[in-house]
This record gives sequence, structure tokens and C-alpha cells, in this order.
Amino acid sequence: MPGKRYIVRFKDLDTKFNTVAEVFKRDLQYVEEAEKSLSVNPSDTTVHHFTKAAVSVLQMEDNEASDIQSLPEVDDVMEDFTIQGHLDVDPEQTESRPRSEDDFVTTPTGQKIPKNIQTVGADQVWPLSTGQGIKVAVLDTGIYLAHPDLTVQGGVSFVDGIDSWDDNGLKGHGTHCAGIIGAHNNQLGVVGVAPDCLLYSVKILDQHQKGCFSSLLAGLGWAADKKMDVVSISARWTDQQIQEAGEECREIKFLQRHLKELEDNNCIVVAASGNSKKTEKIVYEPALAETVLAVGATGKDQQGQQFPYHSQEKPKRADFSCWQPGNIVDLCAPGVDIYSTWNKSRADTYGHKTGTSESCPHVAGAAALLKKLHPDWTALQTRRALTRSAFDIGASDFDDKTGYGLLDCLSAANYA
Ligand SMILES: [Ca+2]
Ligand SMILES: [Ca+2]
Repeated sequence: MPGKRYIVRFKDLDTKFNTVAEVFKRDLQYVEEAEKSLSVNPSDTTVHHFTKAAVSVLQMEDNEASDIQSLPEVDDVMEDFTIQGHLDVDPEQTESRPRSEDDFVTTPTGQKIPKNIQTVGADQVWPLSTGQGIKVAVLDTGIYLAHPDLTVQGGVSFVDGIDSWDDNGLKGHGTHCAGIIGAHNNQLGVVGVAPDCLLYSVKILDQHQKGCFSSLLAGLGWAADKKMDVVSISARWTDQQIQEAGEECREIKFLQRHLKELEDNNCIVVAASGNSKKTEKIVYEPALAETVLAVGATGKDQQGQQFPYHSQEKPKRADFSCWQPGNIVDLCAPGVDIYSTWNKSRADTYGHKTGTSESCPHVAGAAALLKKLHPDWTALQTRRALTRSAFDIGASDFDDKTGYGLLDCLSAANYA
């Protein structure tokens, strides 16, 4: 069937499959639960319906879409659009000093503990919590399944034509984020913030870090369905999409019911604030959504080293780290020259990356540490502990550029 892919939001949260079939003039057999089957072929005639969010995804013609928009059951209709991963920042282009050769502490067995793990005090929490048994979904290019320092518990692909959730990204983006969250504390490679958490690979971006908005919806729906404890997102709308959308972010409304479901499950959703060279900074969706922790990046010290824990020299916001007025950025984490796991696009499967995409998984890992310590906390309580315990940087107290400050896992673990 020709046409474009559209996303339709029903007014009634309890919209049943037969209503969906009636609205789209399809037989009931063509209406499927989206969480299980959104990896669709663009020529598919199936209506993929998110039952808990009352949102459907399907191919249709423009005139059909405008007819449906006017129906009393329908709240809003929008065409699906392209999303992309936050692209890596070239560290040479930042204010940061050249890379230090000594970005990690090497243990007697040869394992390297990246210093940014110590910057946020994660290693000091490990005697209390390593995030054991906490489920963390990484919505990205996938995670390299054969990496010796990562165990991927499961996953799903919502990228058209690709069934595997392995990381086939040309830059290993999802694998890099996964290592920061949960690389194992063993005798090799690196260590993540929560080395015993359970990693799940939710592939929503292809090898070029491009994807569809509907895939992000499906990823969030999957994470809610599988009762994930933490969701880490490093994706944003394209510049073209933002320009066309203008001031209002109507797209966020399409995410709200999925985010509400995750919130009701006490899942912590974390997103990168974004990387930009513009002086007029903006925070990229979906970090803008209220229940999503928006994470900015800090840089390195005067010597080009990762900052020590509770550094005397106050860490600064990295110059590329997006912010905007109005309490949008919640907190920061290291984001320059972060050493982590990589997929097989690099022979040694480890390497450095720079960007808020690297900061975001620090907070996802910290959320996993806290979820293990306080399984009874609501999402709001966990978010408060993570933000209110942060190490104040930038202007005194909360400020729009760095939020509550630099992630402090030890203080968060002791927060009551
Ligand atoms: Ca390791
Ligand atoms: Ca501050």
C-alpha cells in the first residue's frame, strides 16, 4: 500500500481494537499490538496500535490522514519523521585541553577504571550497590552482543528491515553508552557506573544513527511493557524537524502517554541535553519532556584530566553542552574524552568519545545503583535523590546551564 507512515493519537486512553479497525476502515486482523510488531515494512497495511497509549502507527495517503484527523475519536494525527543520534563531538573542537594519556586507573589485572567513573563517585557506592538485577534499556544503535566486557540480557529492533539488536552502527554509539552504564567489573577492559545491572539493547537507530519517531515510541512502549527500571536515550529530532515544528513541540505530546506509563512503573528515563555550537543554546527533544532527566556535559580540568571526585577546581560545563532558560537541564556528568566499550568497527573494541551522549549514561547507571538501594522509591523520589544530591558547579545552586550540578553517586546513595 502506498502512502506515508502516520501516527494517530486517540482521545480515549481505552480505545479498543475494534474502534481502531473501524476508524482506519481495516479488518480487525490488520490491527496488531505495536510493542510486539512495529518493525514494519513501509508497504505494510497493518495498523500497529499501542494499547496502553492509545496511539496507532500505519501507512496511509495524505487525504486519508486529514479525514481521520477530523473524526471525533481522534485527538491528533502527524506524519512520522526522521530522528537521529546525537553526533559525536570532536574533542579538538571543544575548549578542552588535549587528551591525557592517563584517563584511567589500571588495576593489577589490567582492567582500566576510567577516571570519569571516579569523578561521579560511582566506585565509592559499589560496596553498597552495583545495580545488580536492575534492568536498563539503551535506546540507540544497539549494543555489540559479542563484546567481552558487556552482557546483553535481551533486546529488540525497531529499525526497518533489521531484526537483530546488535550494534551495526558505523561508530558504535549504543555500545559506547552501554559500557558507561554497565561494563563489567572483571579483569579486562573498562568498568561502568553500575557494573552488575542488566543491559537491554533497544535498537531504534540504524548504522548511520538515523531512525524514525515511531521507533522511539515503540522503544518506549517496549521498555514499559518489559518493566525496565531505567531507560537511556541518546536521540533527537533533526534540525529540519525542529525548524518545521517551530516553537511548539507537538511531538512531545505523542510521547507523553508512553512516558506516563514508564513513570507509573517507577522507571527513570534519562536523555542527553544535546550538543551544539550555537551561542543560542537549545535542549533537544526528548530531553525536554518533564519526567525525563535532561543531562548536560562537563569537561576536563586545566591539565586535561578528568576531574577527581569533589574537585577543588570546580568542573565546568563543556562548551557544546546544550541548555536553555527555564529549569530544563537537570544535572551534568562527564562528557569529554570518555573511554568506553565500542563495537567491532574498532579493532580493539574500546575507545574515547565526546558529547552529552556520554554524559547521559552516567546518570542512567547512577539511577540503577539507586534503584537497587531503594526498590520502593517512586520515580520522582529517585530523580530527586539524583538531582538534589548533585555537586554544585557553575553559578551558585540550581542554574539553567548545569541544572543541580555534577552527578554525585555517593551523595545520591546517602540521600534520604
Ligand atoms: Ca571490565
Ligand atoms: Ca550551580
